[in-house]
Amino acid sequence: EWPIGDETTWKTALDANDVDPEDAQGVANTVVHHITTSLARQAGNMDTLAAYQATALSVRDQLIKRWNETTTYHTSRAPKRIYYLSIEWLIGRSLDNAVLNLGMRNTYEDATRKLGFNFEDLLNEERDAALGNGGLGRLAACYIDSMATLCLPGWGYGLRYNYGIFKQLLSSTGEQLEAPDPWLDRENPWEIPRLDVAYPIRFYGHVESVPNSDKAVWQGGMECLAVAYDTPIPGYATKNCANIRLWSAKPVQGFDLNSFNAGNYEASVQASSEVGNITQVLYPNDNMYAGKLLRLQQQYLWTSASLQDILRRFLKLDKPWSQLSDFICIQMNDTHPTIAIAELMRILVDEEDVPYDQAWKITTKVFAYTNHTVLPEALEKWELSLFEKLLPRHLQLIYRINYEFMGQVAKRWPNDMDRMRRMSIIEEGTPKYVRMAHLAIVGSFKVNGVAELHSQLLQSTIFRDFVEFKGRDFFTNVTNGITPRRWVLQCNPELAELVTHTLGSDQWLTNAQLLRNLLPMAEDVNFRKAWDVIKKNNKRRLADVLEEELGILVNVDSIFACQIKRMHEYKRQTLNIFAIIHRYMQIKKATPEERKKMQPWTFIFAGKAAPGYYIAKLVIRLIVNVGKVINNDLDIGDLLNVCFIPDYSVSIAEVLIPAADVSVQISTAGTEASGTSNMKLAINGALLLGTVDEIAEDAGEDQCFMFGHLADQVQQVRFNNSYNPIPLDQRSPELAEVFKYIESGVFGDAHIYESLTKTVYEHDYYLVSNDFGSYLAAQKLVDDVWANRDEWTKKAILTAFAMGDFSSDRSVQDYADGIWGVESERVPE
Ligand code: GL9
Repeated sequence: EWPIGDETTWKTALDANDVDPEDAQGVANTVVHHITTSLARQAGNMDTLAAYQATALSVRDQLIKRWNETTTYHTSRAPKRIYYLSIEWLIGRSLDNAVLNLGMRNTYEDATRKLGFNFEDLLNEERDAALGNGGLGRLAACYIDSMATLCLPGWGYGLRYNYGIFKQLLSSTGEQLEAPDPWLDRENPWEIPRLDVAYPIRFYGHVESVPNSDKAVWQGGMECLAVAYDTPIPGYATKNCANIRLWSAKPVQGFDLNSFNAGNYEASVQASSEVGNITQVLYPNDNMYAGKLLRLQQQYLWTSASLQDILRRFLKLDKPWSQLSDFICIQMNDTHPTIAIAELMRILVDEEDVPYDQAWKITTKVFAYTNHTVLPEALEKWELSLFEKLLPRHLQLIYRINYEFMGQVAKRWPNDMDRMRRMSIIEEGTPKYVRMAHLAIVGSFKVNGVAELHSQLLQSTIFRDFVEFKGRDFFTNVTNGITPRRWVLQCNPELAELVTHTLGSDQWLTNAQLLRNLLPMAEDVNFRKAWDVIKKNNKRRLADVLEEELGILVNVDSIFACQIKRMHEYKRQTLNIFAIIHRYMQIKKATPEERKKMQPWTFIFAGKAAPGYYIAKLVIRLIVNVGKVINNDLDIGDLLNVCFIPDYSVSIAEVLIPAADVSVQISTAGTEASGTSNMKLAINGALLLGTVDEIAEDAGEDQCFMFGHLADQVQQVRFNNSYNPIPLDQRSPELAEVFKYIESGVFGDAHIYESLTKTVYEHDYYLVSNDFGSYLAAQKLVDDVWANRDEWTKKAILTAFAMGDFSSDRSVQDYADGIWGVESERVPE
């Protein structure tokens, strides 16, 4: 029965907004509608930015329609839902991805052409949504694309930072400079403000216990609001549309004024500016926690608002709390949202009158935790005094959680004080800390790592005690993946077309395992020719960018070797740049005859360093200055080029990845939890040059160039480097020579790089010197295969089409089956 008004009027109006996905005129109508209404512009007063905006608004209308249908359908079906909590969402651009997923790419291209615009130009007007640092944030973006495509009932939750990851500039001396990224200065057509969806959030204040109960009353302090902004995410070849709900902090005036500096106008204005700060800026750290109060405020605002939103939806079902885990699952992307465990306990115990023990039973069936790193400096721990000041009630609950947990440990292992000290959620010492990973494990029903090797290492190193306590089944692996929609179809349309044409269908876009059927094409001459043409086109496109943006002319027949990722010592951009210097020295020494036998290389770097990470920034400086010398040395011809592309982003990755011949993945064995650029590069046909990695197993070791110490050897070598050090010229004579060259001042004053070379001369924690010779040898093998281009192309094809397992559809399906217990709910056509 129609709920309000005249049904015919409503339905006619709703139908009037429908657009035939093939009808270019119909689409043009909607674009022009937005030009003249939303933008208040006219045909005679247009530019590409306005055309982009109107086109984006027209696409947004399509998304909202699907979003509404999905919400209505899922509400009527009331399935179990999955909520993916991620403090970072590295989305990049949305227009191209949206029209591709909607199956309307051609129609929009036609429509905008008819209106006098080139669709490619419009795409380039869009700013990246860069609400993430790197792999972890991009993973969330790939996963929400897969959740939508698999029609899973699920939403993502995050924060709407006013400033995304900083813009990276390079000074004239090659130093990284950081500028703000005010991405919301231009209107963001991809978000829908929901000013009516807002939840109160409290900070600081005091706690009064309620006698004879588990309950307490938390009051006073500072209150603010978390306001929702929705970003609809369309699935591929489905009407289903997922959602990322991002929270923005807003001061609240009026209610609870008494509890905070009543009557003190100045102080209350200051409080509102403290609130405004909370969602100002994304923390720019990679694999490193900063321990700042503001970051904990971000984490609490985001998780509390998300939980309130999730529980409101659950309460509408009118089910008892005991059934909470039948209807919701919350996946925690790293420990950043772990405070949600204590927050759910607070809501159940203090606000919903659920007894403590029952609340704990409910809570521990809801959460699952994904770990993304074994690096100890990345594990979050909050100084207890800071935590207590901001979230006093949560600390009380954590004490109780820990008390009961320690009781269980003591029961299993009586008098094992050392074990209790190791496992406690509270780290003793001065100062004391709250260990978020321990809380995450204790409060979850499942914990996973992100690659086979990583998950094993987790269990044998940092979480070993917990494996003994919880049992093996509690820990599992879900290997990361990437969406083939953005990372093949969108960024490499020619390859996508070749695949679709050869397979006779585009089913591979939702079933990437079908790519395996193309493995035999490695033996097909014509297929290889087509493949080579596409790779060359992609390399030309990149070469044009390098010339335009950096003024560097590169040889498109050279080996394009890409190392594109955050700058970090463990990722060893050092190893790569030192090897480049070594190669340069070899070329300089070589006779013309010898030079003729050498293979030409173009090394491409891109990546940001955390603003406070001195050594990582120094590596950038070295790369840029080495590039200046080598790229300007006419004597070496086009045997070698080195490019550092500033301000790496998702949209730059989309140009780089299809053009790569070699994927440089050379982190110290066992330190990179998974990596995901490796998957994007491989599926676009780049050969892996790297340390141990499970991708090698899938691509086949024959296709890869592997080198260096293995993960289980690293500890011993590290120990020797520190405690039985051998001089560098014995550890690696080649590297010692490279260092002498740097010290001779070829790349600028020798003193500049002293603190960098010192890390290798001394402890060499990341085994740069120990793996150097082996890395050079692996590059030599690359040279040999490149000399036989047919063999190269075969390997590239065999690599790309073995990557089906690394689709994020497979990862998300693994989560859905193995952890979440949610099922596909496809909106009927
Ligand atoms: C990371 C790991 O370092 C990567 O190896 C992994 O692929 C991704 C996704 O699981 O997670 N953990 C982490 O803190 N970052 C990762 O990339 N850092 C950033 O996202 C900046």
